[in-house]
Amino acid sequence: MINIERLMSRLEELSKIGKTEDGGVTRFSFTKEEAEANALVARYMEEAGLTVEYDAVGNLIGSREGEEGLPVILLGSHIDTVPNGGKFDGPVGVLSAIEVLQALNEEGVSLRHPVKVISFKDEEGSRFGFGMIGSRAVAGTLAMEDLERTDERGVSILQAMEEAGFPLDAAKLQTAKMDKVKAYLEVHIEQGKVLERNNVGVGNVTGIAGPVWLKMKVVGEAEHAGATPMGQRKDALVAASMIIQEVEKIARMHPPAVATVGKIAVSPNGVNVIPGEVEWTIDIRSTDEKRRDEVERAIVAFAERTAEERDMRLEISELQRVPPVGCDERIQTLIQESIAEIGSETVSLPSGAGHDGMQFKDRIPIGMIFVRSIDGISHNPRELSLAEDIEKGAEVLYRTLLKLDRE
Ligand code: HGY
Ligand code: MN
Ligand code: MN
Ligand code: MN
Repeated sequence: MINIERLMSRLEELSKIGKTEDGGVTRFSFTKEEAEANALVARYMEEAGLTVEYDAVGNLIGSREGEEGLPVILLGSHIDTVPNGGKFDGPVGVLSAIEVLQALNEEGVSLRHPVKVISFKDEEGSRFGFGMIGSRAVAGTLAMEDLERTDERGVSILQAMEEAGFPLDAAKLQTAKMDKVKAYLEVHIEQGKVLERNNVGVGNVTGIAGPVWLKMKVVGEAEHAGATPMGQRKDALVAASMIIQEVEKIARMHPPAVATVGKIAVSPNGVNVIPGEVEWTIDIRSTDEKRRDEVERAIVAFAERTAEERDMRLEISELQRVPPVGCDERIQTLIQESIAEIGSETVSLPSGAGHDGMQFKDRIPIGMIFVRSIDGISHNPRELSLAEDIEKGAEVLYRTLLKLDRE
């Protein structure tokens, strides 16, 4: 039986680590907050009777034995966050997976397959602008050069890993790759409004939209705000704002694609100085890759035209490009059966948000279970999912795992 009181008290306890003054959570990878949070989750894994270890890149893994030679069933999610994020995005999945295995142990239920719960390193990409480091390593797609990316203080991922106690070289990186995996299952909050609109607490995920993250910089001329006539300026912020408005217009014309400018930096950023340089990020997504790439091309073309017309330099770099991924049909069926068994109407929906499972595309079949988000709010301290829905999510995970184990 799922012990929802235990799950929710663990969620509360974990949310205190990296808590912000307005009740949100900021917990970036390879920081002391995250190390503290990992130690707490490792304790929960031990209480659940799991064997606990860290892999070469710092993924926290709790393992449960199975029959020799059978492939592993992976469960997981993440505990790192966006800046001032909510306390449910990630931890609901990690703690539900631990709760399911603890319930199985308490009931003396043995499974044929070995099972591992993974708290993946740096799913969000908040600190280095490059996400899903842990799941890429497990998929075997993380390259040493990916770790040269730096945070805003110029610290590279590799250095941060070293400082956090995970010194890495190419040979060690290989040890994080998992070969014999039967499936990956993740419970996650929906972060949208579909389940709420359908008045259900849980849902089956059909696929995950793939994000492209670009960084754009436009270079004009920093000059005196008072002494420079309007006709003689190269104002980088005016050019950037024209491009950013067009980002929204183009995305609106290409549903279901979405595009967001989430970060922007102006320099020299003075009241009386015409902005010389502006740098910003663009996050473009769709479950339809062709559509997404069409939006990207249209945005880049407009940016190039704008820079040229205003005789400015435009620099574009790609931070990450992850293809959309479909969830495995068979696993979706098992999830839908499990949802029906707990007496809930089955709603299936795509995920606009990215998740670790997408790193396993064409390698490991994946399934995802969504838990209702109240008002669809996420990446915000007001993020909220109710205990009764989290309990349903854990219950569906429990049942789906048992079904999968018999396949
Ligand atoms: O960006 C995302 O979609 C996820 O929250 N990492
Ligand atoms: Mn997130
Ligand atoms: Mn997440
Ligand atoms: Mn078009």
